[in-house]
Amino acid sequence: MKLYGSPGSPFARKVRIVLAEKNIAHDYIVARGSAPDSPVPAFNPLGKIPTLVRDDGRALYDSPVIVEYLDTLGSGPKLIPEDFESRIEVKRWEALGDGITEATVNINHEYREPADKQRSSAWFEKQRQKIDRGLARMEQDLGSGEFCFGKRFTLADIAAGYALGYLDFALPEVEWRKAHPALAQLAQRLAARPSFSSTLQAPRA
Ligand SMILES: N[C@@H](CCC(=O)N[C@@H](CS)C(=O)NCC(=O)O)C(=O)O
Repeated sequence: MKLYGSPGSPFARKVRIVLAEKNIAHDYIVARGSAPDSPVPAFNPLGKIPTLVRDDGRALYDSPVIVEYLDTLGSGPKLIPEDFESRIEVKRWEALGDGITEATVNINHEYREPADKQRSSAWFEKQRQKIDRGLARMEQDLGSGEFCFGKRFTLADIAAGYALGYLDFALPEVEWRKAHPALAQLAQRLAARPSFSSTLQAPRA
């Protein structure tokens, strides 16, 4: 199978962490969805990364769908529990991580616009609120636990970890650790996992 992604894409990193956790052999092809000569729209009409192309040529997107597919393959332990209530709770963590990341991406993109073309401070504030409320929710739900959900590593931990990693990468001025000590410890534990350390976000080329 082939994964189309880029070192700057947090959603691609999330999928790469899953591929590493599940020990799944694949080709990683660096591409941007929206570049004029991008190969991605031939597989994903939305022109977004990550896009996964299966061995039979069928393509999968977006990251939650790819992750769910990958969890049925490979040798690593299941990342999404099978029991319905547990599964939905882990998927909620995933939605929270994705939402925090989306707001972070939005702010980061907007910062790259010329100052006179940037959106209003009310727009920035709205994105920041999504991040702040999302982090508060994660901190509360993690509590004193070692893992985000249950007693073992799951997609919930990947969701929290990649969102926090991207926040550090894209908006280092957001000092979230002091107000969220449980998340700070979680991020430290996750950073030590090979799946996280081998996929660290790289600056955009
Ligand atoms: N919800 C999607 C988000 C994917 C996404 O927004 N990818 C960005 C890169 S981080 C992209 O390809 N943007 C190009 C575009 O929107 O044209 C997922 O989880 O896969």
